[in-house]
Amino acid sequence: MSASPVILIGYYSPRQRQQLETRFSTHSIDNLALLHDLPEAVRRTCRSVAYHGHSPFGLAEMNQLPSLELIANFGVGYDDIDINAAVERGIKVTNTPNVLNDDVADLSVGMLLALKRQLLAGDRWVREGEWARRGTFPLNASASGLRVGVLGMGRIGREIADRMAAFKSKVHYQSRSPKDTPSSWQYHKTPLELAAAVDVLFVTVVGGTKTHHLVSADVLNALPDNAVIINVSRGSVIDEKALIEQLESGRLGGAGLDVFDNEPNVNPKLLALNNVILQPHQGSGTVQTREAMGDLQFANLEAFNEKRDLLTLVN
Ligand code: 8YV
Repeated sequence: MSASPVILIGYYSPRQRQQLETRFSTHSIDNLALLHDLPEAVRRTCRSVAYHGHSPFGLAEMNQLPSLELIANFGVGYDDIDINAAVERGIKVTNTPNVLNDDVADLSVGMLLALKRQLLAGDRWVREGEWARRGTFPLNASASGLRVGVLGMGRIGREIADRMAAFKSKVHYQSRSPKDTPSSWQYHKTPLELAAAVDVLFVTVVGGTKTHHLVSADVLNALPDNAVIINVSRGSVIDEKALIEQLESGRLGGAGLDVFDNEPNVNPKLLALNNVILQPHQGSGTVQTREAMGDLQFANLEAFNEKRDLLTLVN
């Protein structure tokens, strides 16, 4: 067992917790604001933390851990961690990429299908007896053969595009540079150009200051009437106020949102809309994937402890 304590911040499944506790001397807190509750000797000597995200991890928090050398993040997105501050302090940061690609892509496509085929309303139609009372469910819209845009053709974007290609879509994408894709997929230089070319926009770019409001009011305006937007990235990437206005007016056809500004406190205006499907930031939320993410986080902590190369270093 490693001598230096490892602080576990946030939720870990019983299996993950057992794995960590067997290997390291651990101390658990629910969130970063509780760091000061830990014994001073733990804070002073802790060299690595297992972090679960969802609140800012900045220089102030890092400075409460003067010996800190590794933040092993549970999640591919690490926008909660101030990477500049980590670099300044010489702290390494790891994340959990790839293992969640399929689940996030599945949820993305699932939200599109739910919106186009009105799955939630259809379920209510059956349950509430409308089918027997009123008969045929109102016709909805096809999810096949659409012009589909992927904003951020990274690993998750690629999984979404591959799935949508099987739905006979014409795939368009935007990222910093063209990617190695099937030749029929069309690259666009800007989000604005991409938006103008598609019926559905999947947002899969990384979160953080560089992509804040990348999907601006102008980009939303560039989408054709009745277009649908699906966001599995971060709430901060879309100008949520502008999105709500366009959903309220019916200018946009709908939105599938797994991430929000100020989550888990979702803007009540979104809750009042019936052209949206809202999910509780659960893109990676399957037993299988969350365990795989925990294993990768654990593998990074072990590698650090054994002075081996970190598996998924981000800085
Ligand atoms: C969350 C995610 O981190 O991996 C990401 O970037 O957004 C999610 O998987 C998850 O809630 C774990 O904290």
